This record gives sequence, structure tokens and C-alpha cells, in this order.
Amino acid sequence: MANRSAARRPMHGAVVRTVCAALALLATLNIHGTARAEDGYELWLRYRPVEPAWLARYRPHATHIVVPDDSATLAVAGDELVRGLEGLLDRRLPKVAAVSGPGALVLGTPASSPLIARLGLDLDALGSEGYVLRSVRIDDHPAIAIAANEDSGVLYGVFHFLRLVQTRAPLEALAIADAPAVQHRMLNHWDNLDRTVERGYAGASIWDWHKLPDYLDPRYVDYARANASIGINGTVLTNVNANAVSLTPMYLKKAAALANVFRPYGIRVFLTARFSAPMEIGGLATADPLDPRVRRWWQAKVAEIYAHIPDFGGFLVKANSEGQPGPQDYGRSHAEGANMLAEALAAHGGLVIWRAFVYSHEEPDDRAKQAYSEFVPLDGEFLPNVMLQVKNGPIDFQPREPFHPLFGAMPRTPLMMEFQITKEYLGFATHLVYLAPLYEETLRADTRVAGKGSTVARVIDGSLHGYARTGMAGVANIGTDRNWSGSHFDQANWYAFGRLAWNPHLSSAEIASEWLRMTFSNDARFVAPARDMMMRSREAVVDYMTPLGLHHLMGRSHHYGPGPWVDGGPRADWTSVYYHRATEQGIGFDRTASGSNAVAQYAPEIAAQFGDRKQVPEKFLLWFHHVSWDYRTRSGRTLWDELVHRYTRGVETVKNMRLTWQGLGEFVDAERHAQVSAFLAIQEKEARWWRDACLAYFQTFSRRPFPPDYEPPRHSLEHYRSLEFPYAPGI
Ligand code: GCW
Repeated sequence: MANRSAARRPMHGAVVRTVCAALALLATLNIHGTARAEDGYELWLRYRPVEPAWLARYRPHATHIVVPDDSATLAVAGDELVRGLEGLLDRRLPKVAAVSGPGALVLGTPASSPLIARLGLDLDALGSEGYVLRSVRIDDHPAIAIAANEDSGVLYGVFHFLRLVQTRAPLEALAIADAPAVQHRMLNHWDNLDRTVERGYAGASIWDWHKLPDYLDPRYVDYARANASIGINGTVLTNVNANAVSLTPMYLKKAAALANVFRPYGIRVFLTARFSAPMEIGGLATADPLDPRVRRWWQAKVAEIYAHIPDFGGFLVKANSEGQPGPQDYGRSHAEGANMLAEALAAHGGLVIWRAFVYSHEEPDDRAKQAYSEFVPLDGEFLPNVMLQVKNGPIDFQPREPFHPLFGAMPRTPLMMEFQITKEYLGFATHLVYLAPLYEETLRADTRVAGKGSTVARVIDGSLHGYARTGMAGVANIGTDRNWSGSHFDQANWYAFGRLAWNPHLSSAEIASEWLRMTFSNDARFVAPARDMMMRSREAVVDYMTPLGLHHLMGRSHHYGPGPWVDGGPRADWTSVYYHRATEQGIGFDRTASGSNAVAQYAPEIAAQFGDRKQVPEKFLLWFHHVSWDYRTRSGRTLWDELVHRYTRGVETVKNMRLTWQGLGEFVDAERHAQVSAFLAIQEKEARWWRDACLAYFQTFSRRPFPPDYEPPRHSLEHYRSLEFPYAPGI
């Protein structure tokens, strides 16, 4: 009541004038962008006004928007175009029913828009998600058509069109046709129902489970917009270390509320299925996949899910891996487990995405070999709606791994890629590491299984084996931090993942330019050095953490900082010493025929190359070979000297990245510039920590001095070993 009467009270004239002046000032700041502090919330969809010269060039192409408003997806497509262009072109763009002069942007499908139908555009090869952007004439007026077979294609076309303006591409004579090369482009959230995020470094989970389904955080819409803008069309809401509670009626209602928000944006919801759910929430005494009661339970559960979420995508399953329950608990195979769920989902058009990240409890053999040994014999045994999701490398998202030997080895089972976007092993949120070069390196790797050019990208896009289904998943780096990803530059990894899932043949450097232009500035004096900094960042982290093919050297369990000395504990393959095998004689994991023979899992040409220390790319030397400290590397340095050199080079690169960023202050708002600077300072400090700790430790084996001109570690090995981080994030 008190509020109401206050609202009714007339405002005093002076107050009104001050408020108006303040609003006007805010509006100016808003329009001219640069002066305004930015917190990164808007991601790459900032839509700040283009420079005056571009304004003159773009405005004639965009005067009004003609879009049918008969579907939720076309409505959001039209709204996004209005929002984007009104920001970029600093003018009103009416949505109208007909072309009323030059500069119309005409959106729709042949079915929804008579104008689009009349144009007779060739949409045959574009499938359900592709689109064309085409300069046309309508009623004798120049116009631009954004057309597709289905509404979601129109939405993707809108985002592409906005990207053209955001990156200052010409709009004259547009003749663009594009379609995704991969069907399922998905984020995997390792988010728990209590809002913690496994390996999350960007705050809490954005899913506010407690307030769902009644309260829909507006952030869910912005999440969907951001994902649609890069073509992501599926999201797994829950952690692969799954909780059966997420399949109970209460939580299905919550998931359904999210699915309703995402649907107009072309995004389908998936959930993780805990294999033992029939026991935990179903009251059964077993979860044996061949037991008829278990099968019936899953069938009923799946039907219940579809009653809540009619376009439910399916289940992502981590089974018999790191303590998760699975079919092997009952002596059944992964195929028997996956097929049981697949049968239940098939009737509704759902998928089972079964993870290949498994390694046995008994650790009898090289962990790098286990997924291949387990799954290759099952090729051809999975039902058609099962896909197998394989991590990029055979161990676990390390700064550098060779491609996983499963790629190319299962021609009768559709394999999906699993990349990690969150930087569990690459410095968490504070290290600036642009991951697209890592993704690109894997995608371009040649498996050689069907001659030259049998790249991993061609396994993933299905062209190599003729897969009927294709997919790529990224473990999300998204949380409640205002900037979504924990750092401004980690947004680039989300962005790049989406772009590569759409087209695994894109180049990481081009994606970086695109992202920088949209996120920061189109000024060439900014874009070139900033891109160069991003492109160097992945090699830098490899150098200062795990050069020359070393891997798995991080701190125990939280994975923060160096821990090459990690030893003992529940399993050997959770230690560092298992992987580097350093002795006074040498270092490295012998995976050749004289060792674990993991090389034999690759095609013969690749096995021969990786298995021969003269031919193996040096970046994988210690992944595949145990070599002596005096081994001559290709630079002419001994292995020990080369190790010191590379660790040092990594730190130097970070120093240079800092200098580059310092010089870019005039192009970036103060708030974001300052945070990136502060994080780069942390990165430099931690890079030096990694270098010093690892070299201090390895020197106890090599017993060789630091080469001249290379600084010794700042502290003793005991100091580094004594550091503890009981509250490191992500666990
Ligand atoms: O990289 C490891 C992580 C685990 C994760 C597991 C997996 C979700 O340390 O936190 O569990 O991989 O991919 O299943």
C-alpha cells in the first residue's frame, strides 16, 4: 500500500528533469559503447553501433523486416534481427507484413512465407537446419532473403546475417548457403542438482533447480540465444556422474520448464541416466539390463519423460567408469546396456549417447588402451539410435594428446566427439588458453584407416564411414558468473566449440578473428595482435605444463597446479608417476611394441610413425617413448635441456601475451581490459610455478644442471610439494 501511494505522488519538476538528464546520458553512453563499463554478460552478441562509414554502407540494406509471425522460432528470429540491427545500425527497424520499399529483410520458409515461396530459391541441399542469405529483388525493390526449409534454419540464418554486420562484411550481392556438417551439436553440463558444477570454474550451475519450474531466470533465454547463435541444438542438463533423482517426477517438471524455454531456439534437452536408477528410485532389486522388470521400468520412465518433454533428446550415459554403475555389474556388455535404453527411447525418436570414457577397476593394462579394447569388439552390436561419445584423446582432456584410436576403428557405430570446453587441465578460468587449435589439431589428424585424408573430422561428420547419425559434444564452461565462463577469453572456447561443431573443417584462426570482432573490436590494430595472442596460447600451456608428450602431471583430485610427484593412492592410473615414468635413466611412457603397445591400436601407417622415435612428431615423443635424458632431440639439445627449454619458453610466451594485452588498452573497455590483465598476471605466476615445480622434480632424476642462461627454480622441491589447496574449485 505504502508503495502504491508513493507511486501516485506526482514527481517534483526538478527531480523529473534530473532523472531525464541522467537517462539521456545513459542512453548516449549506451549508444557509443566504448565509454560504458562491460561485464561480459552479452558475450559475442553485444550489437554495438557500427562506425559511421559502415553505417552509411549498411543502412540501405536494412530498412524493415518482413517475417511471418506464426511460429515461436520465427518470432525469436525476427526479434533477434530487430534487436541486433537496431543496436548495430542505431535506428528503428519495423517488423511489417509486406515489402514497402528498398532494404527489406525477408525471413521465412517456403511454407510460412509466400514471398520466400515466390523467390523459388534452391533449398534442396540445405536439410532442416541450413539456410540461404541472398540478395534478391521483390516488387522491384532490392531486398535480402533469409530463407530455409525449417524455422530453425531461418534462426541460424539470422545469426549469420548479424555476424556479417558484426564483423563488417559486405552485404552487397549476398549469395551465402550454409548447413551444418554435424547433426547433434551439444553441450554437456556436468551440473549437479545442488548447483555445484563438477570441473566448473565459473560459479554455480545456471540451473536454479530449487526455483524451477515456477521461476524462469531470464538468463535461460540468453543462454539459448547464445547457443543458437553458434548452432548448438542440444543440451545435457545434468552431470554424467548422474543422480537418479533427476529422473523423478518433480525434476522432470523442472527439466520440462527449461525445455519449453529452449524449444523456440532449436535446442533439445537431454538428461543423464544413472544406470542403477531402477533400484534407487524404482524400488527394484536389480538394474540388470536383461531383466524384464528393469526393461519395463525404463520403458515406463521414458514414456513419462516424453509426456513432460515431447521432443526430449535422449540419455547421455557414463557407465562402468570411475565407479559409476553399469551393465558390467551384471556381467552384461556395454552394448547390452545401451541397447536396453535405446529400445525404450526408439519408440519416441530418442537417442542413447553412451560414453566411451571407461577404464577398468583392475587397471591391468595401459589406461590409454582400454576404451579401444572394450568397444572395438562391440562394433555393429549397437542399435541404430545409439551413438558412442569418445573423448578427443585416449587419456583425459590433457593439454595435448594424440587423437583417440577409436576414431576410425568403429565404422559400424556412429562415434561422436567429446571435447572439454571447461579447462579442468588447462589452468581453470584464469589461464588464457584458446582451445580451438587443440580441437582443430584433433579434427585434422589423419587416422589413415581408409587411406590418406581419413581425418577425424570426416569420422565425426560421418562422411568417412557413412554414419547415419553424427554429433559433437563439448563439456560446458558455463556458470553463474556475470561473464558466463569465468573469464572473458573463455567465452571464445564456448564460441569456437559451437562453430566447429557446425563445421569441423573451419580454421581456428578465422574463428578467433570472428569472435574478437564481435566481442571486443573490429579495429585491425586490435584484431591482429589479439588473435596472434590467442593462437599462441595453446602451445604456451603445453610448454609450461606438459611439453614433449608428457601428460597427467597435475595436482591430485582437484587438478590444480603441478603435481608430477603424485604417487600412491587408490589407483596407479590416477597418479603422475604412472604416466611420466621418470627414472635416473630417462623419462616417458613406452607405448611401442616393447612397452604397452598402444601404438598398435592405430592404423599401420600411424602405428609405424608413432612407434618410431625418429619419426614420431616430437610433440608426442614422451607419450609413446621412454627415452634417456641425453637423447638428442631435433633441436640438437639433449632431452633434459630441451625440457628446460620448452618449460621456459612457455613462461616467456605468457609474458609476451601480457605485453600484447597491455598494448591493447585503447580498444577495450576498462572493466574487461583490467580483468584480463589481472588474469594474465595470475597465469604468468602459475606458468612459472608449473615450470619450476616440474623441473625441480624431474631434476632429481636427470641429475643434470640447468643449461646456461636458464634460471633455476625459485624454490626448493619441498616447497612445491608442500602446497595444498583444500578449497580449489570444481570438485
Ligand atoms: O576428467 C575426468 C574428470 C571427472 C569426470 C570424468 C569424466 C565427470 O576429472 O571429474 O567426471 O573425467 O569425464 O567422466
